[in-house]
Amino acid sequence: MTDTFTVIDPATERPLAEVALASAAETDAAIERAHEAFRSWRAVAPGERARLLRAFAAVVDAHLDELAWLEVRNAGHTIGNARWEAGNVRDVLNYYAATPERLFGRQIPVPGGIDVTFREPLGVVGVIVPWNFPMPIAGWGFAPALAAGNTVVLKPAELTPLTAIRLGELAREAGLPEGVLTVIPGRGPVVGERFVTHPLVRKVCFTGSTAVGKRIMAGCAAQVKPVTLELGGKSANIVFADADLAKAAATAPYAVFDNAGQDCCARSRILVQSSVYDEFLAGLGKAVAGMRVIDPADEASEMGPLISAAHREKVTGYLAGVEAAFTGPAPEGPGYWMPPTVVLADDVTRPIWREEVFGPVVAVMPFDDEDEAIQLANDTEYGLSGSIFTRDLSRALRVARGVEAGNLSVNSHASVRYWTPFGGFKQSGLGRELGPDAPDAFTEEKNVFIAHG
Ligand code: TXE
Repeated sequence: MTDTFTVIDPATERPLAEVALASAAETDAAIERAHEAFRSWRAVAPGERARLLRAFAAVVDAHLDELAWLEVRNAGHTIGNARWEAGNVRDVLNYYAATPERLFGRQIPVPGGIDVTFREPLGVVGVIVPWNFPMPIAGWGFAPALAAGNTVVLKPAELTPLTAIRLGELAREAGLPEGVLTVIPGRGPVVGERFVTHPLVRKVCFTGSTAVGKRIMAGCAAQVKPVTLELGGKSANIVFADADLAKAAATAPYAVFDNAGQDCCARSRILVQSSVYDEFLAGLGKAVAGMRVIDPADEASEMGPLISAAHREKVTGYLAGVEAAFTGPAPEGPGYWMPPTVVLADDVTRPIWREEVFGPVVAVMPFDDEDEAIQLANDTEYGLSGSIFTRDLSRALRVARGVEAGNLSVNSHASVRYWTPFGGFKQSGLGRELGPDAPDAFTEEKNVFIAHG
């Protein structure tokens, strides 16, 4: 009997679709087809591969609204965010469409002959996607991988498969040959595990929880299979007394409550210099009270629901025995709603300060000086993102160099720009996605020496 999963609209709790989940045998068959497709895909002329990726981007663009609305329904993303996410897939495809014609090797001076290197594609790449940003994370995996001449099998999260399934169809519509990008909805321990154990999958790109990431890395180690991991975070938003406080307070909610806090880059800890602590809190309180936590289909919506009842339970569990300083609004339901919640942290040993809550909860703590700010920011096993608000550029750079995280922003909360590398320090991950070097991570460098004779 086919295993299925009922996909729910988290804003209404109404069922949206019944999705068939692949078995291990079906996954193996898809991997073998992708391996077959690799033989011809790698041989497609670079200009033609570039053209196909641009055609894919154009088809995504033509279906931008459809994809965005699908995500509003499936993931509860606000329509504004969902349009950005679909646009990000298009932009990333266009950006890496330049790769096939620029995948340069090197000529290295050596005695006795000529030495050249080639960037060879790996083969089948397995991409495992979580439910928090189903479209962009899929694109960050498949676009550079396909551009470098690999084929891709992609597993969306059980909760949010709809946009990935549609992207797979659009790839075919754009002319990508069968087997070049295969979307396989399925369970992590079934489909995801096969990506790890199947010898024809030559690399795994995983975004998700640190616990599963460690398991995947161990499985890949058994086969010396390369792996990219993009895991959890507990990022700090550091506000110095000399900052534009009005801007810092007005933007702090966006930095953590965007996507209802279900964001690996969420600035879920705010560190505020003691001398402006009260003034900042007053501004933050005002900003949180004014948030529009409403139906994500409403163009004015700034925050939607959480992804599922089980996830909301997990998030609210972190608040047991913790008093909220203030909360923002939230609809009554139906839907997995939760108000944006601000907690004043006084103890660095509490789970609310240490663990990734992955919901609309932020903990605020004062600090006295630069050294203490850096020490508190680094007092976590994670190291993904962070923000630094100050008008002093030297301080901004000193602190940015001191914080152990992969993506820092000064007077801004932006973490993701497809032109720049993205990834984590410590237990936030391994390897980098996006940026100019991402395609290289989907190649092996081959060296060929030709003797002069
Ligand atoms: O993640 P999982 P979950 C964090 C966040 C969240 C927690 C749990 O704190 O509350 O993780 O979320 C697939 N082999 N992040 O349970 O299980 C799974 O099917 C191979 C942070 O949803 O890690 C899905 O496609 N694959 C994060 C993907 O892994 C397996 C984003 C992620 O699911 C597998 C999501 C297995 N054994 C959660 N088990 C971020 N970095 O943004 C599961 N999967």
